[in-house]
Amino acid sequence: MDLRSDTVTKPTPEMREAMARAIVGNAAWGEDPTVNELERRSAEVLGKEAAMFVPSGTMGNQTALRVWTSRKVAPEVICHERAHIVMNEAAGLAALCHAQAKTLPGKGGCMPLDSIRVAIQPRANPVKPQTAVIALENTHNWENGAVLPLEYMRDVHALAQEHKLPVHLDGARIFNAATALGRPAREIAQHADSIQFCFSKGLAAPIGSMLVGPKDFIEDASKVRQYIGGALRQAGVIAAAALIGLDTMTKRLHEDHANCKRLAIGLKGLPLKFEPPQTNILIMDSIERPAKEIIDACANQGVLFSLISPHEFRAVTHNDVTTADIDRAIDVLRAVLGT
Ligand code: TLP
Repeated sequence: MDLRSDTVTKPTPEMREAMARAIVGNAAWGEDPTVNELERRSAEVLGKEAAMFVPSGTMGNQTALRVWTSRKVAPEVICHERAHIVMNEAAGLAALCHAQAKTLPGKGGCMPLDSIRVAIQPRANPVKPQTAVIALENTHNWENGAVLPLEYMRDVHALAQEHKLPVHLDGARIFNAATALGRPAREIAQHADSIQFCFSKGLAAPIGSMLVGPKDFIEDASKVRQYIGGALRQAGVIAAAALIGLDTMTKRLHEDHANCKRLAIGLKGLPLKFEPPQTNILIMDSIERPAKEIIDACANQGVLFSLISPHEFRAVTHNDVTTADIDRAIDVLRAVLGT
């Protein structure tokens, strides 16, 4: 049982069939009908003008950030200190965007508005960097899969607009956020200028992410995608699976959230510290024991968790994990922790 990540999901039999049947063309020339359909539907679902298919979430984020940062000299990106774009994208901000990150702390992925306000750097001062974009992440992976409240996103967007700055949303799991809020994803998306979301996580498709935003932004993004080698050819075979993800898997994410909650409830009383999960991610602090020791012992019994830091490990629920699996994971952790 693999609780390391929702990126481990295997394509469903329906996806495999759709992949085999997909009508394809040269996507880099805009001639793949399945990719075109996926892009059209993605823009529609998120209420944006245009969309561009990319191979990964990392590429979607970095492409977007590259576009926004290239519009400013000496660019700085304001983001949360545990944002995926700084924690897990191999210094792409430095290497690709020639930008520096201004990271801010904040509970549940929410940088306080006042700290964002203070962090915004105007153009005028020659010795300072210049804020190019404010980046948010919803749900926030390394903050226990927390959901950013809609009002918070609205306030950050309003502040950004006051300073004529764009907001980029790493919405790798935007449909988990939408499910938790009980609102359509476009209500979240309306508070960002560009959004990246993933088909390869809770939506269970094998490959692919989407970048959505204004038409001129997507035109620029397609040039960046080209020069970093992300333009694909007969990508309809993967877009076909992503379409099923968008149509059907977005409607079952509440099951993953319920399983994650069940796991947290089942672990009560154990020497583990954690916040109640809001979505499909549970980050546990192993307090006095090294987390590695715990996850190795669980792995020996066929239950996989991922290591985050010497004292933290993570469980992520997804389409390939059943409620019975969760009960087994609870039993195994109880046995390992000796209660
Ligand atoms: N997250 C992965 C790992 O990279 C940590 C995971 O197992 O959770 N944004 C967010 C919020 C993500 O969680 C991820 C992947 C990405 C972007 C990048 O997506 P990919 O893996 O498609 O490049």
